[in-house]
Amino acid sequence: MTVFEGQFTSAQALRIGVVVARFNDLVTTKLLSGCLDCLSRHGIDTGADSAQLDVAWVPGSFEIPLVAQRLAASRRYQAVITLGAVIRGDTPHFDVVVAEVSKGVAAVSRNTGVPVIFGVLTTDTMQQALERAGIKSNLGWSYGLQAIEMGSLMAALPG
Ligand code: INI
Repeated sequence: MTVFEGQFTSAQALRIGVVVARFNDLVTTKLLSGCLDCLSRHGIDTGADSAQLDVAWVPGSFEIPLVAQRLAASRRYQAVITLGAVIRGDTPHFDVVVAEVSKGVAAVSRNTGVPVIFGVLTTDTMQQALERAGIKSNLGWSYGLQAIEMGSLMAALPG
């Protein structure tokens, strides 16, 4: 029997692509900084000249799947991380945006075979989003960790 698990100790071997939405950038810039902190502390070069990390900004979460698809299909990255914040507030099309980005990200991952981490917060209020982006904890850090785990797991699995 073989047990397959992702590792957190060989992240130096990974190239990561990040897609981040500008909409609600008060939240998404904090997610991004938590995410980069995690990647950096696991040995990934997050400097401006890094060959291990690329970041693509999109207008809003609705646009995330298209760009995640381009990055994943390039075969350049072992994992792609998506970061966004969809806040219900008074937005009537909250459900539309959430449905498109969640289904879109899942489809990209399945269609390309590249792990695509779903780092899109969906909350009722800005306060709740900020709590998850640094006021209490920063989920961006967890999304970085999940990318490292999935990138190494996929490399270890057969075929
Ligand atoms: N995009 C978000 O990322 N978060 C939101 O909360 C949001 N709201 O509320 O509307 C949002 N809308 C923009 C959308 O993602 C697209 O960028 C836009 O519709 C253009 O296609």
